[in-house]
Amino acid sequence: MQLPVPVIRSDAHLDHDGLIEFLNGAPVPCFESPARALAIENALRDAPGYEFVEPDDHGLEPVLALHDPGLNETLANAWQDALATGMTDGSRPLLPDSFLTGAYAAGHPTSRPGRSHRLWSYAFDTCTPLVGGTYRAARVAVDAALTAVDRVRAGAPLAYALCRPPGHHAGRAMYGGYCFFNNAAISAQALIDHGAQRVAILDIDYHHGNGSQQLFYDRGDVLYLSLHADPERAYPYYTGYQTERGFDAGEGLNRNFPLPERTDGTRYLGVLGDALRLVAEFAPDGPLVVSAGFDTFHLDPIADLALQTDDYAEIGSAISTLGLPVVAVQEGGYAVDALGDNVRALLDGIRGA
Ligand code: SP5
Ligand code: ZN
Repeated sequence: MQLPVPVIRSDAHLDHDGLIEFLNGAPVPCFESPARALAIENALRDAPGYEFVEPDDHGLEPVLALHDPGLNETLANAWQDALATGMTDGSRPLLPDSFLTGAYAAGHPTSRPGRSHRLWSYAFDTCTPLVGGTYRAARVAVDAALTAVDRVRAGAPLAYALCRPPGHHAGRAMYGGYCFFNNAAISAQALIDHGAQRVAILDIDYHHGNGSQQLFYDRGDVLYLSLHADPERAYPYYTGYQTERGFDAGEGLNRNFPLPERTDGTRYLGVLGDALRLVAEFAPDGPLVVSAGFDTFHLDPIADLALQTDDYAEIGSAISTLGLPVVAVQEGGYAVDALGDNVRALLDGIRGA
């Protein structure tokens, strides 16, 4: 008899509703919506073998273990500051109109601006709106991931954190790609801080997890592997190439697997097999962290791979062959009607149901 798989969830995400993002110059409704999490909950509530658990508060320390304190403070205060300066009347989200890029900063001094625009200096895109409930949702998402870590450390073979907002695009001092804090990276760091010497993150979101790559690029204790759409054609464009293999102590411990358009389950599972062999070679002494995105689905509105619901079950069972406990952290996936079934298929695959 298997114990139920903990699903760490909270209503806090409902207040993170960005309303609009920019897509090819046009304002469109946010793909990363509260409806996503509700769809996942509905599917798991109807399925046998899952129990819903509220996240425990883990405080700020695990966030600051990886993120710049300025990013945290700015995200924490941005909404109140924007209301105070009249930048928003509260009816519209905060979206940047100007970025502090590396090219801007090159060759002369630059500064982070005052409170009404400070947020922009940490942003890297225009698809990540911030509203009144965003900061709290982002903190609770971190707590959800850390609660999943706790459950797995206490002996659960699998725990799933239903994180909203997602995390893998968030870097040390940077937010974007619908992400504010890097839930999966913070989980891996927490496992290290609890005594693991080698932790692997397997990222199966459609997009390259540029934030996760950045956070561990020179680290010898965390292996980051990502299967994603080739950045030659897909967001986040600037990272995710095969040639990015880590640096210094992290040399060889960052591995990217860019995929062509319309990659189907058979082809995907072949590449996944290569990635899993690298995990086995690394021989983690802690749980596997899975950045679980479902925007690889054939009907995803912002993506172009071709996975079917059954493929997620196969991916899950391939992951289970490692024999490692798994902390699964929700990332992307925007085909809302299929999202719940896809999450369930992956989790059932991992636990062998
Ligand atoms: C967590 C996550 O999945 N974040 C993804 C953020 C992607 N945002 C930018 C998408 C640009 C999409 N281009 C779409 C082409 C649609 N045909
Ligand atoms: Zn994604």
